[in-house]
Amino acid sequence: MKKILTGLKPTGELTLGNYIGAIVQMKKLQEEYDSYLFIADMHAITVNQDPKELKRRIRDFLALYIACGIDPKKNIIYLQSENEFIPAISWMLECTTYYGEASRMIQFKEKSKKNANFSVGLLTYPVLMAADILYADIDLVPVGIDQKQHVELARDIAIRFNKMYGDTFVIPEPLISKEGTKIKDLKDPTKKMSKSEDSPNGVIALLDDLEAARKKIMSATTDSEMSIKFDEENKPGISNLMNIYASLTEKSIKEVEVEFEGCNYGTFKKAVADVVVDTLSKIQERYHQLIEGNELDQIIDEGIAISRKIAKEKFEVMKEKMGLHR
Ligand code: ATP
Ligand code: LTN
Repeated sequence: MKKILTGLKPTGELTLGNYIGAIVQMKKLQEEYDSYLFIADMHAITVNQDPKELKRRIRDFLALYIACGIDPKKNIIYLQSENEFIPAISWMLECTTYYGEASRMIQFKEKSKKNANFSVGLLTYPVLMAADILYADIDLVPVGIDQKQHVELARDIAIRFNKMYGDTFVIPEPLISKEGTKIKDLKDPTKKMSKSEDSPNGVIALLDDLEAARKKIMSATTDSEMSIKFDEENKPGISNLMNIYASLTEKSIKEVEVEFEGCNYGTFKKAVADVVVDTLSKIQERYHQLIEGNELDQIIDEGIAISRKIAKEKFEVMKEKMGLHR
């Protein structure tokens, strides 16, 4: 079975947009591949983080992904910083990466422009990402388009290392996921629903209070017509609610149009609010079990044990090939 790996940076709060646009896709992939999923906390610290807040978010992210249906039986789930072989491997890969290559990365160029005192970690960020991928002989890396260049760099590093020291790494490929449904801000449906956006009534977080989430749907911006018709250009608000409803009920847009033919917006919004609240309440129930019990730690302990074992083996092979020996 082919291996896939996903790294998630623990920044912001997970939203309904993340769930419908990304997590639902991940749940499909776990059925077809040998899957690795980890929280990229070492990548998060390339920019300033509040330690207390980071610690809380790491645990929340782990619990939330599992609560959303990322199955620990089908995924090796772990925390990047608990595998000490990964930064060691990253260092060895840094020594086979050109400064020119790393400094040409678009993310580095953009982020280093924003802050004059950027860290060296921002430059070596993609090499750490290469270590995340290469240690485990990953075939496919599902990423958004913004991370494609980083996976391509991991490929280049792997090919170069194999040439210099003999066959060591599987050459990974990016898997650019088919754009999932883009969910829009409920107050301004021309914008993406985004966790970093300051739009308290336009964004539904997965851990929102259920009644508050219901109110956000009921007060979502719509047009002055009366028909439940999908038309993203002229009726972005209603179309967004239709996307949410269709995704969560696994119906097609056509089926949704038929189901609500002749209904007013109030009736339709109530139906959308019901499925959103139902989805959130199931996620939150499982989240609370995980965050309050010790099952979460057991899952992560098992995941990190496997990850460390594999990484240690690769580290030893790399040292041998590079001549790092007494
Ligand atoms: P930010 O606000 O910092 O840009 P974000 O909420 O857009 O964050 P990311 O961390 O950039 O989230 O993305 C995580 C994943 O969730 C990506 O695969 C992205 O495509 C998906 N995603 C995020 N927001 C939405 C949305 N509104 N609709 C669909 N998918 C989304
Ligand atoms: N850089 C990625 C997170 C990430 C990652 C990885 C993704 C770190 N290591 C390895 C895929 C494979 C991001 O910002 N989303």
